[in-house]
Amino acid sequence: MATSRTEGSRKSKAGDPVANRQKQLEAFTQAPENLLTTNQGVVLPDNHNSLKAGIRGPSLLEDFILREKITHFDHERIPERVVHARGAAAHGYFELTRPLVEYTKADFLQEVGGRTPVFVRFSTVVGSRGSADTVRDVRGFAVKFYTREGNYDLVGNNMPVFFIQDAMKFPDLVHAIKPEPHNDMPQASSAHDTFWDFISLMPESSHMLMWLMSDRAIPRSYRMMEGFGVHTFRFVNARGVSHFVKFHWRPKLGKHALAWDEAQKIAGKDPDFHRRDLWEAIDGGDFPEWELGLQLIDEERAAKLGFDLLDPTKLLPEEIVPVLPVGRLVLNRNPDNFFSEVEQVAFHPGHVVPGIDFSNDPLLQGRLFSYTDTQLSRLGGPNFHELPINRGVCPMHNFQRDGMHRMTIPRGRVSYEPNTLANGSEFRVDGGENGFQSFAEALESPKIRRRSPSFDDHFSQAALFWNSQSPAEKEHIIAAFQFELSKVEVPAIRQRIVDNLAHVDGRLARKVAEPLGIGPPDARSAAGRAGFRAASAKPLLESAPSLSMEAGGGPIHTRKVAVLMAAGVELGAYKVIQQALQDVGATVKVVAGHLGFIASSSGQQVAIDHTFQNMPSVMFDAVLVPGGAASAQLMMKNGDAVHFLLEAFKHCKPLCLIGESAEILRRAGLLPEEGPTPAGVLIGTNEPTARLQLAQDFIAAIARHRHWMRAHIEQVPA
Ligand code: HDE
Repeated sequence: MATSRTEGSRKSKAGDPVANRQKQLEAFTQAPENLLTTNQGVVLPDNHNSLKAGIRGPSLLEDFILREKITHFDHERIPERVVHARGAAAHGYFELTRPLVEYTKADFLQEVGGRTPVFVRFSTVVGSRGSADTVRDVRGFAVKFYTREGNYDLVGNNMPVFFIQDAMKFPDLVHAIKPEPHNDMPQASSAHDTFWDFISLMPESSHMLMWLMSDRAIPRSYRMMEGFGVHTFRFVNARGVSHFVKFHWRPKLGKHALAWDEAQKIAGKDPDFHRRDLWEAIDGGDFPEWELGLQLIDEERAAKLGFDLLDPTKLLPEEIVPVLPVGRLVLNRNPDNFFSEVEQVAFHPGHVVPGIDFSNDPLLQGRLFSYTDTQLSRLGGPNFHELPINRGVCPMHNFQRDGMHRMTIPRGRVSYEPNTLANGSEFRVDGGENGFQSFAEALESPKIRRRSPSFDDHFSQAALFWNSQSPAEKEHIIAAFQFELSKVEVPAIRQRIVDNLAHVDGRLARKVAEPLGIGPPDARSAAGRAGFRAASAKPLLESAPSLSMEAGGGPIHTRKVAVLMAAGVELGAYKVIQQALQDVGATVKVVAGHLGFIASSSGQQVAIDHTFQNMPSVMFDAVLVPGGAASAQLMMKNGDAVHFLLEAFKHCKPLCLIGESAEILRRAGLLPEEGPTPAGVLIGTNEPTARLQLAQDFIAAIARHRHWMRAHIEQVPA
């Protein structure tokens, strides 16, 4: 009786357990996010405690819930990409703006206005997954087009050429540039002996080295860098006529770089700088955009160019073959899950669609094998095409079967062709015209393991790049070589590099050699070395303006402006400039010694966004310092405020100083008593009639991005 009384009372308190359970199951089905289950769908009773023999006893092996959770966790990491391990990506679309019917039959390149979904991954090459974004490196620019004819991947970089001419040298290049094998250092950097040792013996790298030592290797943002297909590809039209094609992505925001000192500091202050920049822009509705441009050239004309288009250490100057704008790429959606999408996306230059084909570039040919091979080990088997991010948007049907992690369930008994059992009549694939047809290039040559003599010129395009740079860009290249080589411990390696550089430009080689404690560059010694095919063809052009970034400019949309202030600040001119900046889409943030509010000279309360310590100057593109004697005095006594301004000065950022705040720079000896102010430094007053003009001048200075030729920057300690 006692038992039934207890049961009875329990039932009346908690209701009918069977009905309760039904209710619970229904609730779970309708809103599974309110509960947690095992991977088999069994609802967890508790996600904090393991099963124990007694409340203070040992854990039980029987606890399948604990074991499943920990086992899954143990296997959370997959091998990182052997190169391009660190990346960020976004979804978007490609829209055609010019039909390409006469050049290619690719369906997504036929109809103007047609939109193709894309997933784009940007990356650094050398660093591990957790390395910093702003290191000196090449950036990957990989685009997956989900077309109606299958996925097309354009797996490019932000530089139009590459280090090596033949895939055979890729493992050597990557081994040389990655951290050294004995001590696994340095991380994400080419500034060490093994890289320069290898490079000094590979003069074919000369052209790419110039790009790597230039500001292209330290972009301000993924949104502000160009992309290139690098190799020469083929377009083939419906009549089977082929053209060579080179791909260019051109950022709408212009192409811009960081200063090297700034890039290194950002690596510590915000290692996610580029990743965050991309994420925040898309999140805030500022969708990054690129124009797709093509260089199209028929094979006959290509043969007369004076260099070999199949050589990936050469670019096709757009001054010779102009770039035809044909479409736009817009990124408008961040991934939902980094691992599922950005980590698991599998690009492959061999993913082409009918109408797009390969050239015989020996580097490209090697890539065609490599990418599937690497995905097999990285993604754990041959079924990675079934992962949501890699699935096409068109139907897929073949008889490949089984394998690790098969996700779909093929039906029926037939997994071979030809057959009659699938549909009761004969099924046979007969190679019809609709399938992918490789361009029927005529080939009849002996097998040979040699480099074409047409690849022998290693210096003329390196010289073309050098000659096309502005004076400031040249200084940056010299400084980058000096920095990298100063980290090289073996003097003979430094010497070999400058000897090689003498074949690019005598002044460049001499300047680089100056602080390195080695002898002057000796071109003859380089030319005397084994493997050095010194032939340098006559340059095609004296210089190619399209290769310089400085001429760039561009809208200041999404550029970040810091406003430094302290109590007693005068708000008049600041308000006008702030409004003007916001009207053109720039972000304006107030930075001060503390969070909260600051009282202006007229007693107004100004909300502070950041402190000098938590948001350093390297996070901004420009600095505005409003006037007000009290504010300027306070800032002059605050080392963090002074450092903020001086650092921005050193990094050649546009500065606008109003009224008394100019004194901060003057005291540092950076503003001459008379004569012109340093480039990109605007000194304004609080005079109401001058405010609008000052705002316009500041916007124009920001549009130029950096004022690299600024005087006195060497006076500011780094
Ligand atoms: Fe790659 N490259 N690569 N590469 N590459 C990879 O594939 C390889 C080359 C590029 O965001 C790997 O999935 C070889 C040139 C990008 O996921 C690997 C050779 C260019 C990405 C591989 C090259 C690229 C990769 C590593 C010389 C510019 C990142 C993980 C024959 C046109 C894609 C992976 C992403 C990734 C091999 C040279 C671009 C190992 C063998 C030239 C943007 O398969």
